[in-house]
Amino acid sequence: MEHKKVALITGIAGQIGRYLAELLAGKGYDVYGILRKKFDEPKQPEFLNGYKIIEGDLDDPISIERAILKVQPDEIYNLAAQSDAQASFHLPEYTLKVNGLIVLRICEAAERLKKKVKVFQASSAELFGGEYDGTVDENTAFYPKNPYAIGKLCAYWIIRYYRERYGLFAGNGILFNSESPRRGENFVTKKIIKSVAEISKGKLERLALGNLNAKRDWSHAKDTARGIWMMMQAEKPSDYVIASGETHSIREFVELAFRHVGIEISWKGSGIDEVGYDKQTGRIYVTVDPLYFREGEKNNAMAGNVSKIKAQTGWQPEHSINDIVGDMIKHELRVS
Ligand code: GDR
Repeated sequence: MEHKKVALITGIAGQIGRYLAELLAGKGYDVYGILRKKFDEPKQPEFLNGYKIIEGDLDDPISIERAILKVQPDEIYNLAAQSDAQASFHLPEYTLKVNGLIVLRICEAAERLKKKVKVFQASSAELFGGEYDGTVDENTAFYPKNPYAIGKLCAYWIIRYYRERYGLFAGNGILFNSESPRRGENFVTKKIIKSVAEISKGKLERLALGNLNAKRDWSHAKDTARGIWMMMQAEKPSDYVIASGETHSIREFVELAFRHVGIEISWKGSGIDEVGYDKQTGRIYVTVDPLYFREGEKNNAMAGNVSKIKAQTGWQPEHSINDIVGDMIKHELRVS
C-alpha cells in the first residue's frame, strides 16, 4: 500500500492554513494542525472538526517539538505567527520569539526525526520594509522595519542555515498580502469589505480608514496556499516570492468593493479631510481617521516578481483583484 503523506500545519485556523489544509486533504494527505485551543478553536469549530488537532503554541517550544515527534510528518508548514506588524511594536520580544526563534526548534526537531522531512516557513513581504518602488524578487536586499519583520528575517536565515548546513529540505515562501473571506478583521481588506456590506444593507453609516494612498500586492489566499504546496514539491528546496505581481491602492480597493454593491465612489477634499461619497446621491461613506495611520509609511508600489516560482513549479495565480473582492463581498453579504 502506498504511504499516506502526513502534513503538520501550525496556524491551521488562519486563512492560508485553512485553504492549505483543504488542498492537502484533497490530495490524500493525513492533515494535522497545531492549535491554541482556547483562542483559535472557537473561531472555526466546524472547519477544525475535519482535522486532527494537537494543542500547542509557538510560544511554548516544547509543545511544538512534541507535536512533531508525535505526528512524524513528511511535511511541516509553519504558518502560525504573531501576524500583525503594527501590534509587534507593542509586543517586540514575544513577536521575535514566535515569529523567529521558534523556527530553530522546528528545524532541529525535523532534522532529528529518522525520516526525511520538509519544512515550509511563511516568510513575508514585510522583509522589504516597503522600501522599494517597483518589483522585488528573491535577491532584493531586505530592510525589516518592525519586530514582526525582524522575527521573520531571523526565521528566514534559520531556514537557509538548516538547508545549507544540514541539507534539510526547507524553504521560505516570501508571501505578499493574501486576502479571502477568511481574512481576520484587523486587516484592511476585510475591514473594507465588511463595512461595505453593512453600508449596503443600511446597518452602518460610514467607514473610517487610514492611509488611502498606501499600495499593496494582494493575492487570493487560495492561490497563496497552492503556491506554498507547489514550492514544497519542487525538486530542490529554495525560497520563492509568492504574490500577484501587481499593486493597487487602498483607495482602489474601496472603489472596487463599493462597485460590487452598485455604488460608484468619488473623492473630495484632501489629507484627513478627504471623504469618499456616492457619486449619485452625494452621501458620504468613507472618511479618514489618523488613528489608522502608520508612522513612516511610504506609498511605494512594491510588487512581487513571481518569475522564479512560475519557471520552477508552473504555479500561476488564478484569481484577479476583482475575483478577490467579489469572493469576499459575496461571503460578507451572506453573513453580515
Ligand atoms: P499589512 O496588512 O500590514 O500589509 O500586513 P494590512 O491589511 O493591515 O494593511 C494594509 C495597508 O492598509 C493601510 N490602511 C489600513 N490598514 C488597516 N489595518 N486598517 C485601516 O483602517 C487602514 N487604512 C489604511 C495601511 O496603512 C497598510 O498600508 C499583511 C499581514 O498579513 C502580514 O502578516 C503580512 O506579512 C503582510 O501583509 C505581507
